[in-house]
Amino acid sequence: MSSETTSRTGWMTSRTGLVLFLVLGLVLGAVGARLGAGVASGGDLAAVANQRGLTGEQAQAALATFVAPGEHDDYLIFASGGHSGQVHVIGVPSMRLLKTIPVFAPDAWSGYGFGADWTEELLEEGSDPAQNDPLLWGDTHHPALSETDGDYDGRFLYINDRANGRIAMIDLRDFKTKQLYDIPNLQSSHGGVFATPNTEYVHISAKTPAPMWAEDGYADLDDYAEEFRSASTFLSVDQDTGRFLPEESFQIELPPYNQDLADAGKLASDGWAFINSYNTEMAVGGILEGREPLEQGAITNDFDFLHIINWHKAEQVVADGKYVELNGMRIITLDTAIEEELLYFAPEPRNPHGVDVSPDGNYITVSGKLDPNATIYSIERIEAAIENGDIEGHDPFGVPILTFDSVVEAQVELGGGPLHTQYDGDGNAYTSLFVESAVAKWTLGPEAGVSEGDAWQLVDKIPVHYNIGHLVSSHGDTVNPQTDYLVAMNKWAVDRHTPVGTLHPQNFQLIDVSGEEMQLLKDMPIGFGEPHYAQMVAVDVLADTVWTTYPEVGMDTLTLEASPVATTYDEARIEVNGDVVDVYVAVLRSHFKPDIVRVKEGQTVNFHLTSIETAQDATHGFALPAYNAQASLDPGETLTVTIEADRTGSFAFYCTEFCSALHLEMQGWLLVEPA
Ligand code: RUQ
Ligand code: CUA
Repeated sequence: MSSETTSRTGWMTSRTGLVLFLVLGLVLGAVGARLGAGVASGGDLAAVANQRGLTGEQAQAALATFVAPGEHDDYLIFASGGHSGQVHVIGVPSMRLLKTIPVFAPDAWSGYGFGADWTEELLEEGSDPAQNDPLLWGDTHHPALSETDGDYDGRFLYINDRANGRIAMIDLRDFKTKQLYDIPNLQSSHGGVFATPNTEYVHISAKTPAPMWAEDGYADLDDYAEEFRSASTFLSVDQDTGRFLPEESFQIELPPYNQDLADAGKLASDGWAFINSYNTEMAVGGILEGREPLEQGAITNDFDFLHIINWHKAEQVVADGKYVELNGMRIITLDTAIEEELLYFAPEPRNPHGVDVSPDGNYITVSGKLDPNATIYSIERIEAAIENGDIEGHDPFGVPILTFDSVVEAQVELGGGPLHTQYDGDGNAYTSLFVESAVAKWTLGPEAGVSEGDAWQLVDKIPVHYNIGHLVSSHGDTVNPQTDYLVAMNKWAVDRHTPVGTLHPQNFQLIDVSGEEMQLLKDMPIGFGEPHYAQMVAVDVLADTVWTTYPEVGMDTLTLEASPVATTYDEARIEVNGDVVDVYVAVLRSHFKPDIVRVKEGQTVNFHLTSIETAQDATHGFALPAYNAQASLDPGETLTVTIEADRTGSFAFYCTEFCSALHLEMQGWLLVEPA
């Protein structure tokens, strides 16, 4: 990607130059209102800016983010949708919402969870087996794009469900969810999602410890230290389909701390994984039981533990059979992990939040949250400390704790409440400051190409609005980050947008980081769920993978293979086998064939629908209101909608997507005759 990268950056620089030129002219008025030649001719920019009351800086920001009608963005952001349970796809720099991908929650537009059998099966199979009803919501937090050689490869997107300890896989060919997986032995998960540099594994760790060894899942909180445990999970990935392979996956048992965020080592630190933690005090709250609230109990220690995991070694330990099986998952016990020297701790200032590995893999940044510093560890120091047995003790479970001073490379004072860090292509790091509502830009060290004299310096700070959580830069957690855009993902919007009632949107802010000083370009209200983390990927990475129609007619949505129930137009038919009626429906502009389906009360009806369309965007819907069914059929797609015909009547089904001039005429009949 490096040649594209160079040209992208070059383009950015020249574009910024153009914008500056335009704005300069606009502000000074020196070149007159009408700008001479080339792409900028034909407008009256100064008059527009004046009329709209824009300052020169605002006009510049507007031009820098404007993507002309019909033009495409440079980047896509895949943002978690929080407790909407979905993923949102947003263009950068225009900050236009392109799509919401349903993942853990139903979505009527795409028919997800509303009729198409594959969607209902997905939601059901992806539910906790102990759950009575299928889970119809999730709390998506941390998306992770699949990677090759440490950079995004545009194949798959993974995202966790914070609430229920689940993870999903979205295929980036059709941008549809293909797998929901309830991870054994994990009750919840937080930010611990990442792909290893070649997507050998997708990692996810527990958020809140649970009594996972207890047969009935129950243990009293008095026995927290003895009974509760966490786990770091390495889910093996099928390279062709992107799906998880549970039988080739493994977990590592961890002490009952709250494992928070995680990141994969890369390049210099390839083979390592890092997880930060809080509540090593093992506080459980209990305000009415005479104990302090968890938030107080969890901050009594000065240090928590950065978890350092040698996953290459763990893989070998599992291959050697040194694991036990728990609920169908191979798990390396804590004792084995210690014995096999694959798990180490390093002290980190109390209750930290982010842990983010630099693009070169040498530095691991942990943010203080309650401490104004970012603490930077180096892999070289960590490996040396392990090699030399340089430990300052053990935690209560026997995990060796490396000596703080020998593994810490630097500390950089950033400001109030540092959380998450992303990187650019020039050796800079950007850290969100929650308490201060700002983004801090600072320099990495020599291993990242920064000279000794310039290393570990706070170089710029920009206020954001308000209470920033995550931030995301282009390819910002890969080996190949760019120096152009950064998006602050703010938790509060307060007064930034026109009031729309008492539940406020969140607020994204696009920031230009291509220059010496950061510049705020644009606000984007996020009125569809609270995003946590995001990934920003160049559109050219996806260009070769994304389909705009299914490549062949009759493709099964879930398997992306030829569907056994697909039909051609000529073969469309109704087959009755006793209580089961199979209807093979060809769907096209602007009718269903067959369009009249007669069944008897009590029969099971399978509508096997095939869109025989091949034209881009010629999507049809299939809505059967009386039976609470709505499916969406993209060109070439085959899916089945199954109903039990237990309600008699004469029902009109229809196409829900406005597909042609005769879209309204695209309807048919389901006649359910009383038995
Ligand atoms: S975590 S605001 Cu849920 Cu990603 Cu840090
Ligand atoms: Cu097909 Cu409307």
